[in-house]
Amino acid sequence: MKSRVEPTRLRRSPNAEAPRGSGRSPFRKIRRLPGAWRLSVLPLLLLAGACGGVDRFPMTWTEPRSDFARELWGLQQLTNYLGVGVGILVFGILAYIVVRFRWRPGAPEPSQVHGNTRMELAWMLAPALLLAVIAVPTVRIIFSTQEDPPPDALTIDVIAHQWWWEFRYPMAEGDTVITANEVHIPVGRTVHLRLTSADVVHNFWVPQMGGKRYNIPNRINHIIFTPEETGVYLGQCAEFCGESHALMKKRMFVHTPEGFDEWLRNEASPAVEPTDSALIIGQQLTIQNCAACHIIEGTDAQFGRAGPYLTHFARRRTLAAGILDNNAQNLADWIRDPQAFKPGALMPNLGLSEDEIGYIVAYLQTLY
Ligand code: HEC
Ligand SMILES: [Cu+2]
Repeated sequence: MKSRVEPTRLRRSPNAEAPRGSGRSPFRKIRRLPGAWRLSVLPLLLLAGACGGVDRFPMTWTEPRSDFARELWGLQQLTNYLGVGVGILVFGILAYIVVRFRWRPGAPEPSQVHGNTRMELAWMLAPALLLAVIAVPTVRIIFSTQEDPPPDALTIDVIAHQWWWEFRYPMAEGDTVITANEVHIPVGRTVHLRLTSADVVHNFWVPQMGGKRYNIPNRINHIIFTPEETGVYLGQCAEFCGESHALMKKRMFVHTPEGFDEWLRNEASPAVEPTDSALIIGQQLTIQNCAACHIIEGTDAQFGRAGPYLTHFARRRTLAAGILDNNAQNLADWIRDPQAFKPGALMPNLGLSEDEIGYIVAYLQTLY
């Protein structure tokens, strides 16, 4: 060996880069613990982190808000409790054996149990039994989450794109209400999501509403759940899908039934017609520059399918798949240079002048 590293010496040597007073950090005590004890701190820290609640960790699944999510969390808790029970039992027996049969001067050698058939059988059968106990609810939940939706379920087609979400609500008259990145549903009514993808494999996941499931091109997967509490729930694409995968977020708005009806009725109407002359210029500029990719119902922007529908864009709380607040400043910044916010974003920088951007932003902000 060319260079020998001496861990203890290295650790003790004065570190030029360490900030002054770093010896007083709360971790100092931990650092002083012997190795084995130091390791035991890690799970405790993780545990403390896990108790943060939904305010600190909005992507938590430990606070379920739908029947689906509740079933999953229940199953997780069962396995947690069983695991902790097994841990206490095994480490308890281990501690007892270590103390009881420790070496003492003159003590006889303990009896050797190697190859004891009864013991071997016991520690094979006990885990098998535990696994069977976990398997029963697991299989039941797998089947219960694959059941057909009830006839009055709200069906929504979820089409994943690099790197945004399209939501389509099939309506009674053969119409479709289409929106993006923010999906709205009513509390207490079963929702049936039909998942697919326009390009690569993505994965739909709103943890408080249930487990993740794949969006696969040319295939339809289903998620069926009933939301139990109104609110806004955060979601995220859960399958690596290219450069901006981590910026492919979504929000799920769970409304009261009346709130949802109001939202849907508004979404089904065509875009607000501009009256002001500046807004009319904004609308024309938008149609000229953006209609290749964006549809705005009720205008001449009717054919572009590469980007999100903008018909009621001003109602969205966020833009670019949940990564920016929807306000004039962010909207202008986004149009000026989408890739600055989302590496690889499939919306080009159109090289518009500041004036043009100003008109377009003003128009988009009227699209309630
Ligand atoms: C070549 C296609 C294309 C053109 C042209 C285009 N966009 Fe986009 N646009 C997209 C795509 C794709 C996205 C989704 C980007 C993402 O979130 O990853 C997008 C996203 C957006 C969003 C965010 C929508 C949301 O709900 O998150 C807005 C707003 C927007 N575009 C406005 C415009 C405007 C205004 C123009 C014209 C000046 C324009 N776009 C031109 C493709 C295009
Ligand atoms: Cu994705």
